Amino acid sequence: MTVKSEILHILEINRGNSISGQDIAETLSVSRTAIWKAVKSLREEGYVIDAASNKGYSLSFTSDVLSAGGIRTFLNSEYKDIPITVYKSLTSTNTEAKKASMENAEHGTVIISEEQTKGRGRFGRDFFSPPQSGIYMSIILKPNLNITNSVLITTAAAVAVCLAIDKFSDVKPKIKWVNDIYIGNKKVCGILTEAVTDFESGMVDSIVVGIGLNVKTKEDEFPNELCEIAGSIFQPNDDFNMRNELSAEIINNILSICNVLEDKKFLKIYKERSMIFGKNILYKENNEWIEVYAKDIDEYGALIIIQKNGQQAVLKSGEVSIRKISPNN
Ligand code: BT5
Repeated sequence: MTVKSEILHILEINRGNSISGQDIAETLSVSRTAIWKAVKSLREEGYVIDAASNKGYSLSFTSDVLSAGGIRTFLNSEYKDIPITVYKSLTSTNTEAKKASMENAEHGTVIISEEQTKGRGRFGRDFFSPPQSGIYMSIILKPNLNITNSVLITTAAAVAVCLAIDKFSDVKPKIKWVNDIYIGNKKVCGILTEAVTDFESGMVDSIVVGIGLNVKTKEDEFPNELCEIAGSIFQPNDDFNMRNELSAEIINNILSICNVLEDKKFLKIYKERSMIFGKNILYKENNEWIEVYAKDIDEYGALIIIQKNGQQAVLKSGEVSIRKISPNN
């Protein structure tokens, strides 16, 4: 750890409380000038650090800058050393993570960006990723999985995100199979899971799970086409400034669930959180929306539906909609 990230760690865990420069200097065995320089540099990065004479430095409750040090502070001890890189801007964290994965990045590597200029959804769609208000994060996983089970990673990630949100808010997010998280009728999070295959063996080498979360994006910030669709976990009045802690909680949850993915216990939570089971929904097949009954998911995360003719079918991937559901739901 650098002096700067150690100071950040001390300030983060004491957020709102002043710690004297002298105390920090003694704890880290560095000069007070080194402390002063590091604080100056952190301020230049955007951290709001108050300084009061005779009291010392304190990280303001209004400070909300994503950083590797800030996230690491809140990781479970077994994940404290995972590689984390935070960018100010990237085209897409999934693209960057896939690149890193091909260069042998280790299991648990995290790539985060304050904004994405070409955030991606499924089927080549865009994911709107403005700065300072969301979390756009990709985690590289190298679990021992065959490709069938890799679908489970998306469901596991959805559960991980819901549980992380629960820790900070009582909004009770719901999951729309397979990769969307909703609060009320607004989508607040999308997940894009991509497999990276080994060029020579053709086997899945790693899985990149990309999570895009509208944490406090203001309603009027969304482009017109998303106004009716997209929402945020927190509203401006909530004054939420803990994106590092929320990111860490998501990482903790995903890595923990992935360690025991095969026991599939998280599927129980997935089912409880589902907003479609037991309802008529629309499923897109060959560019046409078809009404079906959403029954359940199977042990691989595939959707079990009942078709109009009464026959059961299992959908491994695809698109479902709850927006145009028939009124008798
Ligand atoms: C998703 O796709 O929702 C997956 C989104 C994954 C984004 C993350 S961010 C980190 C990582 N890096 C990336 O480049 N991607 C991942 P899909 O189910 O196809 O939904 C896409 C649709 O969601 C769009 O067509 C819009 O209708 C809507 N949408 C776009 N931006 C949104 C936003 N910020 N919030 C809510 N809905 C959005």
